[in-house]
Amino acid sequence: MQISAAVLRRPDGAYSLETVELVDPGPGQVVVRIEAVGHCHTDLLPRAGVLPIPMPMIAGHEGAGVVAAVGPGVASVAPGDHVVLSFASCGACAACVAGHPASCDLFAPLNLIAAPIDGVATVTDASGTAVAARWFGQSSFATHALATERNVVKIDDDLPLELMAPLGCGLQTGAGTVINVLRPQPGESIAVFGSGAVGSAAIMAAAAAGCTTIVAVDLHRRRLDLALELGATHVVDGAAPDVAAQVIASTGRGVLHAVDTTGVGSVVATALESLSVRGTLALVGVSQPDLLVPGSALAMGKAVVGVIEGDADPKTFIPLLTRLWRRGKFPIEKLVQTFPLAEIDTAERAAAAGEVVKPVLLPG
Ligand code: CXF
Repeated sequence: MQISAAVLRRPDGAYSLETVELVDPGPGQVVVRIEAVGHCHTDLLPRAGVLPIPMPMIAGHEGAGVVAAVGPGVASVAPGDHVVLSFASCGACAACVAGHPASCDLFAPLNLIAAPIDGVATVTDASGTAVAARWFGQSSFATHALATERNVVKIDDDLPLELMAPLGCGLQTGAGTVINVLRPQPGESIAVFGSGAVGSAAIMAAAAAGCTTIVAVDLHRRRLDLALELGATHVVDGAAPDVAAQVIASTGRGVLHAVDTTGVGSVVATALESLSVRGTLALVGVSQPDLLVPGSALAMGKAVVGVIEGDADPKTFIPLLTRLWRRGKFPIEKLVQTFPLAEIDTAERAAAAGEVVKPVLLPG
């Protein structure tokens, strides 16, 4: 079928909105008419030239929409179902079988390369050239995306798709890091370094979990104000000379939990310094700096853990987040600003500059 997609032809180029050809769904595959798709910082990776992503390609990995067609053998969703698209996983490796698909053996080839793993093109452009369109098993900066039964998650029809789209990656990452990995108990403390979309989701999840000290650290005053609205009890200007001291002062003894969403070495060091005894720091940034950690920094039971996609199983975790949203405990609407898909370059610039926390593109 013919679809319209925002195609990236050069890492440093603008997106071009093109009519391209999408194959019919094969066994286990699902075509989704995309109603909304979040822009996540990871969508900037194809521009960075650090991964072997072929050009042209279609990015986008926070799609949400309506199932248009299913391939042979697909039983859990049907045309007309409303779905959120998440990351892809194989379903067969030990991590997938154990319910940790974000640690799938095939995570990188299925999500981060964009080229089809079997080499067979799923999208071709007007000249018949293959367009890499398996980014996170979806490539959803388009009117339609080819996903798999495993990476679509059915949601209730009455949920607003433009708010649910970012659940597929960024919001799941932040909330999952808190709920699935750090697991704070009511009354405990947490600091979140970087309060963009992932950090905001971590703050909302910490508030929902009953943390009574929630410290947000960021360079943007507007984001710190938003963090206060989302449940932060303290905010710290990330440019201050004494960030760790301020975080430690929030409880008098440091925080039991910390999340770094920045991937910046100096920030990670500050986060580590901010921990109380027996504290844990979770690293979720897209890029992770090399860490030179003096052993003494981890004495007294401190730990550092790397987390991908909030260690979530999207099939159960995304519905959980929709229930929190319905109860007013996960107010996604405070983060989202919508743009027509044709304005993707503007949305990308606004996100990179920290002006918009979560741009959501509307292909329709
Ligand atoms: C990414 C973060 C970097 C590692 C792979 C998964 N998540 C979402 O964009």
